[in-house]
Amino acid sequence: MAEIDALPFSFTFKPQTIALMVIDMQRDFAEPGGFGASLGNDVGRVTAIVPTVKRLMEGFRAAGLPVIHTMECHRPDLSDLPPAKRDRGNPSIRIGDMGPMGRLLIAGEPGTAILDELAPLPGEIVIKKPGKGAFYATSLGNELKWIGARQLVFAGVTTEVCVQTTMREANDRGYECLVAEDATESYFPEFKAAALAMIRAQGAIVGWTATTDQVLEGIANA
Ligand code: C5J
Repeated sequence: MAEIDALPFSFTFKPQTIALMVIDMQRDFAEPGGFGASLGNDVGRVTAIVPTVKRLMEGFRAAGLPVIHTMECHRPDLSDLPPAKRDRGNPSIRIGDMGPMGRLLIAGEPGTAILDELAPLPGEIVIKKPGKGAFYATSLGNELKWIGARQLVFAGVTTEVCVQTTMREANDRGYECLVAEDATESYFPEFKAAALAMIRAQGAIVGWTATTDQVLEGIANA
């Protein structure tokens, strides 16, 4: 077994069964005029982690390890958007409404795309998800089985919403999960800190945390 120096203790993995999950690094969360901004958030916090997420992705790719991308988005007819989700949050415009980058969080719209710098390579798995968790109403569980993944490293946004929800779903399904602390971000620094603390509390009750450097070192030494 290889290992990553992590909290609350070393994260062990097999080089053949580890994969990177990059959660929702979309224009809608990172650019003015998108969904995140419609909720009144400072999207600059998300753009700040792009170079670190890119470094992590490139490390996995260089080691020949899988990189899986997720995108939060809905069907154009909104049939997969529960009214409870559309109405929540008191946004200036809602999911499905027309914004400066097209319809908010709708599959195929320019604003819903993954940021150019972090674009999936041909052949990489891209999961379109209508929920905050990436297992709900998607093929993610099957995709992970088909590639033989057992340990998942997480990057992306936001730490306490889609990253943490997906980690919890994965943890319940028996995956060992680690979040790269500096490759994830929240619009609220205090929520990020709390989410990371919760994840690694009680002997890694949801998973582990480590820096991008520690993850890349663990992979390089594997
Ligand atoms: C949110 C996400 N925060 N990707 N989505 O609505 O975390």
